[in-house]
Amino acid sequence: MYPTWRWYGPKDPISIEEVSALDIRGVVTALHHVENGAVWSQEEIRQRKKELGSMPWSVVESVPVHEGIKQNTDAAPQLIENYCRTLENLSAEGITTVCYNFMPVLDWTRTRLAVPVPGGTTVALYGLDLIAFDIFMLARPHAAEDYPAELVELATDHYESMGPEDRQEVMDNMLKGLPGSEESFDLASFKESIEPYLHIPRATFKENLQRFLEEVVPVATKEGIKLTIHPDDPPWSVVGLPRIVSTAADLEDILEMVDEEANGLCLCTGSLGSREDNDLPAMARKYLDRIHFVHLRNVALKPHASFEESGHLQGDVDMAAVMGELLRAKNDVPYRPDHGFTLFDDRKRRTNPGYSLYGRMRGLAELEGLRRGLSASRPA
Ligand code: DNO
Repeated sequence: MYPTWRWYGPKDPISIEEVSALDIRGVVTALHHVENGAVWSQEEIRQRKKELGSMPWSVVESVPVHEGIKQNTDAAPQLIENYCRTLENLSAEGITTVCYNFMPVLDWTRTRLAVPVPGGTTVALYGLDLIAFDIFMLARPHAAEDYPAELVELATDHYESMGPEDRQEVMDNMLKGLPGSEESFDLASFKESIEPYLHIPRATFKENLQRFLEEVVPVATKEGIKLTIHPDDPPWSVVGLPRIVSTAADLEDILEMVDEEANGLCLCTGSLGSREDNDLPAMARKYLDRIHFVHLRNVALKPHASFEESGHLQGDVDMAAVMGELLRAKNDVPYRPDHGFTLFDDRKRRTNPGYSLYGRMRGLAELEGLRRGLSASRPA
């Protein structure tokens, strides 16, 4: 396993000179400016490689999967074809690990972005905020039926206690899209975007993923590319949207859909770790041969399906146990410190939520210390 760092490209407030001063072996980046669904040309890929200077482009995070593929619309075959062309172009440029997700409409979701915690500001998700958003702000029909009565009651009290600024903050965080998300919405366009999914049963949504994998995995195999699906974040249904990459059973199903090495996983310890019933060391052990990319992050679980992001070596995920398992992998797998506190000058430079410089560097240093310590103490 070796360390990498996510860089959002020339618009990232952290410069590539700063990134190149870090103790990493490669960069994780994507062509965020290319329209979702379009083929990434070799010229554009080469241009990004140039921008990375002497550092290798270790992982693409992400080649986004268009909503047309997720919904299996008439446009899906062409969109899948474009996806395959992008994989071929990446492979021609020597880039062979590709991350993607299959979350409908929303990518990672947080209701609060700067809740003060000891050690720095951090991001958080509050179950009650989310339920209040769903029932009262989005006013999704029958939303209340999706939650236990006790939570609806608590979320109602919570919503009534929120001032206008507080409500706006939750609304903005839900709709505007966090870094890496491909889209940003207002309330009307959000309602429109989620609508088709409210009629797609979970089983059909899974079939849509399977259809996509059946087409792209053979191309990936031929091109020497390893695909890595990123888990749902948070790993449960949000505002009624189907989510199918949340549990060990989901991962098992996905790996079986096309049982090839190229059909792999991105083990994101923070995303999966937000569910108490996900045993991360056991998942790392079980799927070791199919984990081609790792996000290391930690969370502190709170009542009411809530969590806060915590320091990389704090929180509810046993990072040493997860890493101990991952270090048994026969392949050299890239990992990146996922998210980080906002420390020192991070506040001044307005870094992307979760993607600070100093906070993430702290995470990188801690994780590298752990990795090197564990590696050194492993029997030969
Ligand atoms: C959040 C990220 C996600 C991730 C995508 C992968 O911090 O981990 O946005 O990049 O879900 O497709």
